[in-house]
Formats: sequence, C-alpha cells, structure tokens
Amino acid sequence: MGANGNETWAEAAEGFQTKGTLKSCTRYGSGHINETYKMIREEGGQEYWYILQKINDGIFKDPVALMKNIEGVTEFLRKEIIKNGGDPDRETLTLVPAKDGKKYYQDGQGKYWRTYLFIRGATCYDLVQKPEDFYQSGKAFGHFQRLLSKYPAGELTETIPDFHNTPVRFETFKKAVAEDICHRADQVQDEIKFVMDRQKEMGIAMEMLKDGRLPLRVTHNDTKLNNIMIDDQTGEAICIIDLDTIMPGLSIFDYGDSIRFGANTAEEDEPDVSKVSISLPLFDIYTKGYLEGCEGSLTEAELDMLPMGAKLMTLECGMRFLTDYLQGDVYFHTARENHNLDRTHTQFAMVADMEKKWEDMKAIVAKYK
Ligand code: ADP
Ligand code: GN1
Ligand code: MG
Repeated sequence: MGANGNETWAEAAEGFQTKGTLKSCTRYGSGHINETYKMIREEGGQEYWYILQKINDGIFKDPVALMKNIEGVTEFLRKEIIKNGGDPDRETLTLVPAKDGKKYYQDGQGKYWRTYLFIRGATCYDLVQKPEDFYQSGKAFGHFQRLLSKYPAGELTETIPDFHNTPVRFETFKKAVAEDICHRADQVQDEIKFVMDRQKEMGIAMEMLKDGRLPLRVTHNDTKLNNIMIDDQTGEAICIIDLDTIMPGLSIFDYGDSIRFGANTAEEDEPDVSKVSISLPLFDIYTKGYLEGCEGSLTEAELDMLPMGAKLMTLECGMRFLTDYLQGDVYFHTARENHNLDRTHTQFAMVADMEKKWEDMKAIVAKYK
C-alpha cells in the first residue's frame, strides 16, 4: 500500500463542505506521492463524487503554502476557462472548501487533506492507448504553458526547491551511494556506472538558465500522462491535474517529462526491460501537439533543447528512483520488492534508446520548429 502506512481518512472525509452522507471511500489512482481516495457521498438517491487527498508532508514541507499555490493557480485558470467559454468544473481542478472555509483540512494528527470535485467521464492513463490522445495531451500541456506565462510567478512558493536541478539531484545520488544505508550499492554497480558515465551532461540546462540562454517560466514540472485527464467521449485532453509542483522552471522540463513517460513503449515500472523503447512516432506526435499548444511562444534555444530536455528528465528520474532504492524506498510509493529498481531500469533503457535515436529526435523537432 505504499510509503504512507495506515489509512486514516475517516475524520477528513467529514471535514469538507461536501454534499450528502458518506457512501464509500477507496484508495484511487496510481500517483507515487499523495494518498488519494475516491469518495462517494449520497443524498436523495443522487451520488456526489469527490477526490480526497492526504498531502504528503514528508515531501511537501509547507502544505499551507502549497495549497495557496493551488488555490491561486486554479482560480486563475477558472477565469481563463470561463473567458474562453469552457466548463471550469471539468477543465481545471475545483477545490471544495473545508467546513471552516479554508481550502484544506488539518486532522487531529496534524495531517493536511484536500478535496476536489471528481472529474467524471475522463481517464488518466499510465500508457498511451491511442497516439491521438498523446497528441491531445501535448497540445494541452503547451496551451497550459502559455496560459501560465500570464501568471505572476512571484506569488508562487517553490514547493520543492531544486526540483529539476539535475546537478543537485546528482549530488544527492552520490551521497546515497557513499552512505549506502541499506547495503544495496553492491547489487547496482552497473546502474551506478550508467549515471556516472553521463555526469558531464547533467548540468547543461541549469548552465543555460544561469547564463540567460534559457528563460525561467512558470511550469508544471510533473507532466506525465497520468497527470492529465482525457475525455472518454471526445478523446480530448480536458484537465491538467497534480498541481503540487507548479513553480518557476524550464519549458524543457515539462516537455521532457511528458516524453519520458508517454513516449515509452512500456509502462514506467515494466519489469521486462526489453519492452522499453522511445517510440519515434509518439515523440513526433507529442512534439507536434506541444508546439501547436505553445503557439510560437518558445525561443529558438528552448526549441533546440527539447531533445536534451527529454533525455535529462529521463536520466534525472531514473537517478531519483535509484537514489530512493539505495535509501530504502522512502520517497516514491512502492507496491512490490525492487519496484524502484524496475523503474530505474526502464528510465535508463529509455535514455540508452534516446542516445541511439538522437539524430532522429533532433530531425523531428526541426520539422516542427
Ligand atoms: P500524486 O501526486 O500522488 O500523483 P495526483 O494528484 O496525481 O496524486 O492524483 C492521483 C490520481 O488520482 C491521478 O492520477 C488521477 O487518476 C486521480 N485524480 C486526481 N484528481 C482527480 C480529479 N479531480 N478527478 C478525477 N480523478 C482525479
Ligand atoms: C512523482 O506525483 P506523481 O506520481 O505524479 C514525482 C515526479 C516523478 C514521478 C515519476 C512530487 O509524480 O517528480 O517524475 O513521480 N512527483 C514528485 O513517475 O516528486
Ligand atoms: Mg500524479
């Protein structure tokens, strides 16, 4: 059941201005971080569906500031969606206030909870089902990026400092190897070498940010396919979710993380690594969608760095899974033995395949520039 231990939702389930009486509350989704429940309530024969989430306060050290970010961003998006004639209850997350009017509920154990309206008739996928869905998600993330460019970055708290600072992640990784608190380093010498062989590349994006060649933007930072809801009827990507890590970042983080997860021919935790590869048709269609959604707002340097963004996000994520494995599986939820190690292997296999297909990736981006 993951890193969070016992389920303690009963108190929080009654803490919000929800409708009806509780019918069921069950663990939901495949997120690695928060504890997510589908809560169904009922009144007069009608059901009301909600998402109830316990915020992971081991990872998000200031849940109140995090909730202020989400409140600000969702209110901003709501206004934009209404302006464009859309349906704000389906196209962005809607927070249900707690009984005291706050956007979160703190339970007797000091844990923070939030409730969203459940977006019905839409699905989050762990694997691309139809290429068209991936194109739609690229368009939606590109569009999201453009919308956020109008959001005042100064109002956002950095919820996890250095989140995509790959060189900092690399330092943490080396420390985990050196400390080796679970005595697992011996078994993963090849994986450690895979990282060490690529240390020269780790700093490329952060250096370009420092010397002004890449602009700092407001980004989502966790743009994997299961953080976007695809409408079951129309196939359109209707709502971007998981807004915990919205903060200043690079556009190539968002583009790259989507490719890392969605252009993989296998799931992120596929134990059979021979099934893993980067699909060039999926890479192509996502790039097309993302750049259409960005509507020309990316600079020449950002466009040139898109393939590197994909590689860096994948290498960084693999390194984070390996770090967590070395530290005893304390960060990402795990459901089986060696889960983080399987995830490490898929990420490194993706990186190796990208290296083989590098020129093709560059040519695809050039086609849509
Ligand atoms: P985590 O940070 O753990 O990934 P998410 O916020 O991404 O948590 O939520 C986990 C899963 O819960 C999502 O992948 C999605 O399937 C589901 N989910 C989250 N919010 C909603 C919502 N408002 N409506 C329907 N499903 C949702
Ligand atoms: C986590 O929260 P979730 O499951 O959408 C993680 C991302 C990783 C991803 C790997 C806050 O995302 O950074 O890329 O797992 N989120 C956080 O699947 O660390
Ligand atoms: Mg998520």
